Amino acid sequence: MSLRGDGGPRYRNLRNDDAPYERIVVDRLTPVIGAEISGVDLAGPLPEETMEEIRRALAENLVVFFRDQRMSPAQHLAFGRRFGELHVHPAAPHVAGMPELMVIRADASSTRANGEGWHTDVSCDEEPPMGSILHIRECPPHGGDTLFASMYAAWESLSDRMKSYLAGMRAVHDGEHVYRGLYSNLGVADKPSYPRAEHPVVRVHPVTGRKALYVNAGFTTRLLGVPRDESDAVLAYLFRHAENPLFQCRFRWRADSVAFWDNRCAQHRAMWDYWPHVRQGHRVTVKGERPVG
Ligand SMILES: O=C(O)CCC(=O)C(=O)O
Ligand SMILES: [Fe+2]
Repeated sequence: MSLRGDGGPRYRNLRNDDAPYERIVVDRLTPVIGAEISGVDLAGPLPEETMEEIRRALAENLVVFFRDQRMSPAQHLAFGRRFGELHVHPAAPHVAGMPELMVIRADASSTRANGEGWHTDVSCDEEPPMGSILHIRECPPHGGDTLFASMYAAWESLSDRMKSYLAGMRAVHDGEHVYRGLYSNLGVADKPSYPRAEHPVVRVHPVTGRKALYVNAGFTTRLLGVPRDESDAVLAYLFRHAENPLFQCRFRWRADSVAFWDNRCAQHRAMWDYWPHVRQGHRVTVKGERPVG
């Protein structure tokens, strides 16, 4: 994209969802994506009215953040279950005896950190998770932010010609090259195979009805129905387009912050800029549905 342009804004955010909240306070990070929710204790028994407002805030903002949440693993799992059945990760380590509680940790001896490239979680599943709830318990002194990007904005700001080219197209999302050997240094044995699925390139969000670009650099390997060289070139363009900072927010963690993102319409990317410091927490992941174009 050129720095100089006179065609008006590259992305026009046309949403209109400023109705008040009664139970929670919602403070947006940007007009496009991200909001901090306050006035709620996720460890406590939350009334259905509050849950409805959290669901609405997630639908409107794609990712929501909470501060100062002293949740136990059991309370974290219970909060996740209010949104649906929980997902068990096909490869990543979990807390002993709690397969639905994924461990997120990087320290001085780590050879990698989770989520260091743009992706949506486990999009190689036939039914990829709808959302992920990350509770960071220990933070480095600085750094370790997570970036989130709206795939509604990414879709909406494509040209009409590109939208009609992609309409109805499907793509392969593969877990094999992502997960094989990934956790071997943590003593996790490889599975005989990892998930692989075909999904529409643009999907309709089941709650909001909005269209979202649904390819990501982590898992999407191939556009179907076009030659390999064309697929590589178009995917490279879409991955670069999806990284436009216009579609993003960036969250600065503190100990006991929680982020809850919707994998159906947002991508994310974690920064490992804090080595050799420790950053660690737990993730609970909520099952989703088969993507529909
Ligand atoms: O550590 C983070 O901030 C996010 C890592 C990640 O990609 C994930 O938990 O899905
Ligand atoms: Fe992730």
